[in-house]
Amino acid sequence: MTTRRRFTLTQYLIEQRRRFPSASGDFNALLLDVALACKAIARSVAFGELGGVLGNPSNEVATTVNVQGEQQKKLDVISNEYFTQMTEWGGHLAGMASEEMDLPYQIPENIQRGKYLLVFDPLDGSSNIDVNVTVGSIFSILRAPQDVIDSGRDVVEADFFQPGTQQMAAGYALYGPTTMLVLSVGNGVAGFTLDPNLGQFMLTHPQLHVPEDTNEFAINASNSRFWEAPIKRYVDECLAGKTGPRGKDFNMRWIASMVAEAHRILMRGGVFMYPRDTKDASKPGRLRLLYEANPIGFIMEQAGGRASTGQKPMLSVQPTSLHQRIGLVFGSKNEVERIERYHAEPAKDVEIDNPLFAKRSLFRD
Ligand code: AFP
Repeated sequence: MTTRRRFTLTQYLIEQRRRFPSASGDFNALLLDVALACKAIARSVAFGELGGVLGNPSNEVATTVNVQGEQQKKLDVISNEYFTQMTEWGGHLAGMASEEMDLPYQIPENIQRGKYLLVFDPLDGSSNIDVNVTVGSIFSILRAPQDVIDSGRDVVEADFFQPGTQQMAAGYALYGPTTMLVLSVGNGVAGFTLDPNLGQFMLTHPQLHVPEDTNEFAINASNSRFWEAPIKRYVDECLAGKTGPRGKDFNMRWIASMVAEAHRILMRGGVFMYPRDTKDASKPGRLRLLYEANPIGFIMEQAGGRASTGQKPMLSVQPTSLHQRIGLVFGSKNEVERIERYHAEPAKDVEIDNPLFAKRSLFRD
């Protein structure tokens, strides 16, 4: 058997840094700390029932419902702690924000503060943990506002309100049959597979690219009665298959773990939709802008795909709150652009022009 020479994550980051000769190395050090947190989470996930980490936190844990009003799992809480503990000490961070924390996390006073902000969803898809389905961690790195860097003051929510185009790096770890780290530092997207013997992320997917076209879509169809007309039209046309306006058959997938869907799409194309809908007027969408839509959007765009609200590019959205929810569509470029076109067309025309939707929609109100 011949041994194939592979780069480690550290070597990859050193190579990337050569593009910026004056870089201090803080950025790479921070990414390695994030990777360490992901390895620790991967280990906890892998032990499953044996590790005593499945299910909901016991009563002695104070918080069991997060700021989103969602039940926290034990692993949500543990994963959040891995992220904060393994990244705060390095001196690279000015502050953090997480799905599991109501307010921004302050770097303790006895630890040096740095120039970056880390935003993360420590365990996406966590309702799948107890049934042993793939979950993951999503992260985004932003530069802290200059006055935060200069003064070392505590961070406030508004410091994180930066559009996705400002992300310096984004990625996710996937805890599936293998543990993977997928990362973009703004120069394409690379995938690393955890070698459990070495405890190292090895570069296995150097240049990931999302195919422009697809015949696979992912959406939670139980929400169809709440969808807006452009989404109904798009899904109806897919479902109509060969004999419909698209002239080809489509396949559908729904894992209910967005990070796992994103990975499938990155590997073989597809389109993911959790669109804005009318289910709950207080929530314009299910997923969160800062630590779900933006980092996944960054990865998609860096891999030649597209991410959108349906109306406009996701990465152009100006955030207005830390846990802001938003409609999210991402994946193969030509399909996402088609969905954006459907949103741009007047709704009236859509209903008149589309007999499938008007008369025999498979997802009618
Ligand atoms: P959890 O982390 O609470 O399991 O939520 C997962 C998620 O944010 C995202 O990963 C899924 O795509 C989406 O929610 C699933 O939502 P539905 O349960 O409404 O399908």
